[in-house]
Parts: sequence; C-alpha cells; structure tokens
Amino acid sequence: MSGIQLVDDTIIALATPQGVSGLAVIRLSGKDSIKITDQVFKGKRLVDQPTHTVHLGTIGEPDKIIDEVLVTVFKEPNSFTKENSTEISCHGSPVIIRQIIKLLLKQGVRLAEPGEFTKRAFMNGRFDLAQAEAVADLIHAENDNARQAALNQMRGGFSNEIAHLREELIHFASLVELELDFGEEDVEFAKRDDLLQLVQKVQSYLDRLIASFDQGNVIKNGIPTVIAGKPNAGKSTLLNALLNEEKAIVSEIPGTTRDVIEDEITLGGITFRFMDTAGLRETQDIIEALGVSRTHERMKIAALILYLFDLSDTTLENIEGEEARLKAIGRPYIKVGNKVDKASKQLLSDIKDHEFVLISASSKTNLETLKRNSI
Ligand SMILES: Nc1nc2c(ncn2[C@@H]2O[C@H](COP(=O)(O)OP(=O)(O)OP(=O)(O)O)[C@@H](O)[C@H]2O)c(=O)[nH]1
Ligand SMILES: [Mg+2]
Repeated sequence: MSGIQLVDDTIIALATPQGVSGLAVIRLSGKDSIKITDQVFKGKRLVDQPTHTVHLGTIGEPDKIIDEVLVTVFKEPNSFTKENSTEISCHGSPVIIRQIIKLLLKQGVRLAEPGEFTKRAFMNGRFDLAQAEAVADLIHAENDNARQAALNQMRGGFSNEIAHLREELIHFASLVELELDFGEEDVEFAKRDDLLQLVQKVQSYLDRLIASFDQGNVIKNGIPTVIAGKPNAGKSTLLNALLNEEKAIVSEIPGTTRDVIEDEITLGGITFRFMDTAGLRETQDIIEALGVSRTHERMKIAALILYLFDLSDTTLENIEGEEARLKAIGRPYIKVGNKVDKASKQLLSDIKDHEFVLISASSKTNLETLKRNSI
C-alpha cells in the first residue's frame, strides 16, 4: 500500500490541547496543504521552501492580520502522513486558533475527523495497523510503562515479531508441500526433528506474543482488580476509599450497586483498574440479577479479586462456604475482612489463622496493607 494517495483533500486540526496556552499548533495535511497555507501566510513563499524548514510570518487576510506565526513545511513523503503538510505555531489563544482555522476552512480545507492524521499515515503505508494503534496509545499513555510499551509498538517491535513469525510459517509450509509433492517417492526434504523444532519455535513465539498482549493490555488498561462480595459487605465504600472520591453510591440497603463501577489507581507505578460490583446473592429483582451476572463475568477474567466479607454480619461457617465458591472461580484472590470495627471478638479469634486482611473501609483503616498485598 505504500505511497498510495487515497484521498486528495486537505484536512486541518488543532494538534495541541484546547484552552489557553503559550503556543498552539494547527496542523494541515493533504496534497494542497502547503499551497493553501501560502494563501493566508505573509512571508516567504512556502511552496518554494525545502521540506522540514520553519518560516516566520503573519497569518490573516490582506486587510487583517490574525497573528504572527511560525510555519513548518513538510513535503511528501517526508511527513507524518506521508502527504504534504504544514504546522502553524501560533499563540495559544482560543480566539486566535478559531480565527486561523476558520480562515483556512474558507480556503477549502476541511476539519479532520478524530484520528484522521494517523489514519492517513496508515493508508499511505507510513506504518501498519499495530503501529497506528500504538500512536493513539502513546498519546493517551497515562504512566511511564504504558508510554514505553506504546513507543516500542509504534517503532515496530510487535510488527517485526509478526513478520518473523510469518517467515517461519511460510518456510514450514513450503517444506511440507514439497514432501507432499514427492510423497510417493519417499523423498525427505526436511528431517522430522527439524520440523518438530520449527513447530516448537513458532509455538513459543505465539506464546510470547500472547503473553505480551496480556501484559500490554495490563499496562494500557490497568490490572483488572474486581471488588466482590455479598451485598452490604462495603464494596462501594472500599472503592470510594481507594479512589478518595465518592464515585459509587453507598447505602445500608443491600443491593445498592447494580452495574460495574470502575476507575484506575496507580500504586507504585503500576496501574490498577478497580471494579466495584453488584453484591452476590440470589435475587428475584431482574435488574439486580443482571448486575450479579456481570459480577460473575468480571470475576472470571479478573487478575485479582478483592473479596469482601462483612465481619459484622457473618460466621466462620458462612465464610468457609463463601470461600469454597470463590476458590471454584479459579482466579487469584485476597480475603478482605471488612467492618473490623464492628466484628465480634469471637469471630476475630475464629478467623485468626485464615489469612485475612482486616480493614474498615468506612474509616479507611489498614488500607495501606491492602494496597501492599494487591501489588
Ligand atoms: N461499621 C462499618 N460500616 C461500614 C464499613 N464499610 C462500609 N460500611 C457500611 O456498610 C453499608 C454498606 O456499604 P456499601 O459500600 O454500600 O456496601 P456494598 O458492598 O457496596 O453493597 P451493595 O452495593 O449493596 O452490594 C453502608 O452503610 C456503609 O456505610 C466499615 O468498615 N465499618
Ligand atoms: Mg455497592
């Protein structure tokens, strides 16, 4: 696909965040982008300038200057989109930005769709889909690990692995085909041991790729950590306490939470995605039942389950019954004994050797221990 121009209109978008700032960058891309910028730019003739050069001038209409700007010229194929492109650095005032964009729209450019610059880069063979996706990830990376992973992917780490895998598979297929062609003549083109080795190599590649996908997902979206337990155990209270924000509704009525409520927290540089869920119980309420089935789904794919027991309202026997069901799900879990402030001495001594992290979500007691255990 490389080098093919699929569209020839010129698009424009603000490349820097909205709002007031020192500088803002407005970006244009398309066959005519440099020519069109020339129509509103007073300074050197941009079409005559070499690629990757910056020019000072003013922008506006003949009778009205909008701003003094720097324009960077990129000539195809040496730009992000592989098309002709300009970047206008103006002062970061929303009024100036709007006026410049409006002026260029009048010259026939059109507003870019979200992600359209990256889409063009992809369409013009600048990089493959995995790398295009990585550009978006890079921009939205919220921690350093995510930034590094996206940067590696953008530079083609992932794509190179796929290409390598493909080569190995083609090699494998051609050996097998040859053998089939000469099957009756009992000719052996590849030693059985070599074939076996090749298959094993491909398999280990695939395993590594799958693992790195999981890892990449974790870095990108946070480690999926599900807060589960019976209604009223204090799950929503715990989520709010971890987030330091009243995100989920808390009430003494069992069955308050119906949907999954989630948010991210970074602990020691690692991003966790905490999910508060509907309390687990049999229920006739159709909506609540849907919520409970969502809880089950999330528990099954959780990297970690923080399972809350309401210590003010349970017995060792009940706890053991619940833990058996929890164990059957087969995901790693931490047993969290909540409402330790209201637990009976008897129960606390009964569960002494049961590896509980004892907390009080409402008074934020012992949350540090819980965080340490989650990492
Ligand atoms: N004494 C005490 N009460 C708590 C504690 N944590 C939560 N609560 C109370 O327990 C009740 C239930 O809390 P929620 O956080 O809504 O419980 P939940 O597990 O989200 O309940 P559902 O959404 O119905 O499944 C509320 O009245 C909370 O104030 C605690 O550590 N100690
Ligand atoms: Mg709740």
